[in-house]
Amino acid sequence: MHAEVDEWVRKAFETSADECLALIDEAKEILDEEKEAREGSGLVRISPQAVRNVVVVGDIHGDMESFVHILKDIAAINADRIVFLGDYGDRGSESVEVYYVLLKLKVSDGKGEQKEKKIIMLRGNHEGPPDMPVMPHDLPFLFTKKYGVRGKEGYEKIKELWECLPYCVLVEGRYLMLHGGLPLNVASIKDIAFAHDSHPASSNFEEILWSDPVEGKGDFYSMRGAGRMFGEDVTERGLRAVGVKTLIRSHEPCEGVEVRQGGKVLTLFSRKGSPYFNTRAAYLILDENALMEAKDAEELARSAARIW
Ligand SMILES: [Mn+2]
Repeated sequence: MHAEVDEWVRKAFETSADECLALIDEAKEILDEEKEAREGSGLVRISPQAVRNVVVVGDIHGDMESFVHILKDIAAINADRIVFLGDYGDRGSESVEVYYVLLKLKVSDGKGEQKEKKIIMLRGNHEGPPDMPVMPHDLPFLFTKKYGVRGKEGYEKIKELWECLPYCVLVEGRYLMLHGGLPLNVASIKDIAFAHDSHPASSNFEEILWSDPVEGKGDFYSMRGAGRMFGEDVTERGLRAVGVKTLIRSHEPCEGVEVRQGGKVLTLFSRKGSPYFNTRAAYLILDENALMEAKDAEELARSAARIW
């Protein structure tokens, strides 16, 4: 895999607009098929008995160096699933190139015959629907800078690709993974799995992509201008409704991992460099031990986090 990653990275910087756009088309076709196979749901289920390990990656935000570090680091473990929690572009100057490598990875996975796909790309708020824009949003400018008018076309294609992405992973009985937070009103997993379908009438989808945890109870206005700050009672209710112990999410810069709400929430951040000030980044390896029995965020931060 090392040689393959090196080759993808080299190509990411040198490839033509035609080739880049063709890759986006190819990836979208695969993601479309996967969405159809999920019958339109935004939820990917993982049975903890059926896999040996799951790698989880937080925000990348155009940081190629961190992305390559992770890919090379995990090459040897032969992961059964790699879950990306969203926010691939913006903030980092190599956003278009990160997309290129990520989609190469996805496409190489999609060509395999196995029914369950290894690479799971979730939607973050930077891959949101048109009515929930992010600010600042560098990706369209980086596309145009690199490829001119064709770059504009590439960005339009990327936006269409976002619509096919799932937005939550349930490791049954163990963990819920999504980008931002738990919606305030979750009666069952369906409220999360089909949140996109009820957007914007219901705020569930917005909260999945945008919310942040807060200590204590209740829910509060978010300075982000979208989503909510959700307290421990919201988390407890949501986790109970979907039958898991711990929420694994990203979205907030931190020193790689951060344990919140007494161990119910783990925040994961997988990139370094401007404009954030974190000096460490991390990803998770959920091994047999973490899949056999549900661990809380404290334990995952201690035993499953790979920090650099
Ligand atoms: Mn985010």
